[in-house]
Amino acid sequence: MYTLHNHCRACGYGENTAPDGCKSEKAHEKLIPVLDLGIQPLANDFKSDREEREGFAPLKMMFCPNCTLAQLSVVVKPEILYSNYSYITSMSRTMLRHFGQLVAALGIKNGDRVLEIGSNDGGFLSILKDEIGCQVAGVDPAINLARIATVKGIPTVGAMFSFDSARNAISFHLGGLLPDIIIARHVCCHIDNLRGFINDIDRICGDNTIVAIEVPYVKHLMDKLYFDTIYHEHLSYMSTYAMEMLVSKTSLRIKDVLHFDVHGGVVVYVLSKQPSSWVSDEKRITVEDWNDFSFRCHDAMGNLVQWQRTNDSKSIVGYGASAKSTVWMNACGFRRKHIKFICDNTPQKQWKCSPGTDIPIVDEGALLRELPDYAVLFAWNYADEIIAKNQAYRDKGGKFVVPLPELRVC
Ligand code: JHZ
Repeated sequence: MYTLHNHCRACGYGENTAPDGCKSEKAHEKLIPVLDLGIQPLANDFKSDREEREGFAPLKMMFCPNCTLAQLSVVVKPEILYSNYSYITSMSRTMLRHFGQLVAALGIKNGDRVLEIGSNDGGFLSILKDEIGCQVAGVDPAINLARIATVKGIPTVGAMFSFDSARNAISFHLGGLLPDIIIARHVCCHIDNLRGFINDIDRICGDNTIVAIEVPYVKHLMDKLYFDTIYHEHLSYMSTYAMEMLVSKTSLRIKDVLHFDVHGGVVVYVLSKQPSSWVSDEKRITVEDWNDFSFRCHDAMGNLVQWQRTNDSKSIVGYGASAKSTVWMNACGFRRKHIKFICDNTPQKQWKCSPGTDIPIVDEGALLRELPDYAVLFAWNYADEIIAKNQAYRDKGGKFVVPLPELRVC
């Protein structure tokens, strides 16, 4: 189900280290373990009672002292994670606002040829096609989602991104012309062979192609304690320095670094083949920063467990069966007796169990029907939107609990 990964996928540090760590002349060059979240189920393995679970794997973070990339110690087979994927890109107000900001910042305009890597169900490309008038094509390994996208008129190649799958998308759907814009939102962190990935992107770029790579910003993750975004799908946690090292071997250069506040804070690396005057102002992340982060994470988990114990006589549910919720459930050992159910608006997740637990996922209406005392918000990235739309629940005495960055009840 998974293999170990013991060298840095951005800069290659430790590449020759033998698996037993002592046979190679480079054995001293080893990634440093900085956070251990134990053995966890796959965060999006939402299954009904009778469906077979995919299993559990270690969830441990390693730090590269050479380029500062943080990455997981294992790689779960991508076929297991993505061939039937339950995460559908949200079309919530928050995400629509973000898409608008992204289009403006990248200067995407009518007639542009846009290739999206990891295009999911084609949500973002639909906006570009229908509202801006772009010529679009997607590549996504989740066959179920690629099919949904194609049915709604977004040409999508159902395959892992590679030079070949991109070339197919370009020849069949972009008239054989290189894209003006290549977008990869939250894809990079899912890729094992990162250097191969960036090389393949390089090969499908023309001189004026703009590449936009959106990833969660590791500094926000550390500052705001978003440890629940660490799960098996997310293999790497990229700093700007690591991104510079990664692209340094290609003909692409960082042209700009844009920050947005979705998903708790993301960064968009804008790359192109044109000469760039951009210079980084990022402070280098150190192993001490990660060690401090690890302590604070365990405090945050302890706080939620303690809060649940103190309120054990009250009825408590979850809101948002995000991948993040799976990390919380399993790191805190929550079961149905602690969290009665989790409400979520994704039909594919409803009437399934929160991975690794017996906690059922139900529709959002359950909040008003059941009126629990507390709803713990595991989709904290949509806190404003979810709290606002559930005012009726709060009017009837219900309270939301936001677990990060500091536990607050509102
Ligand atoms: P949400 C995903 O993480 C997975 P997740 C992935 N690995 C990734 O990289 C990031 O996103 C970016 C529900 N909801 O989007 C929908 C409501 O029920 O934070 C979702 O199941 N009602 C690809 O899974 C969940 O909450 C609502 O009103 O952590 C949110 O999950 C809203 C707004 C959401 O992503």
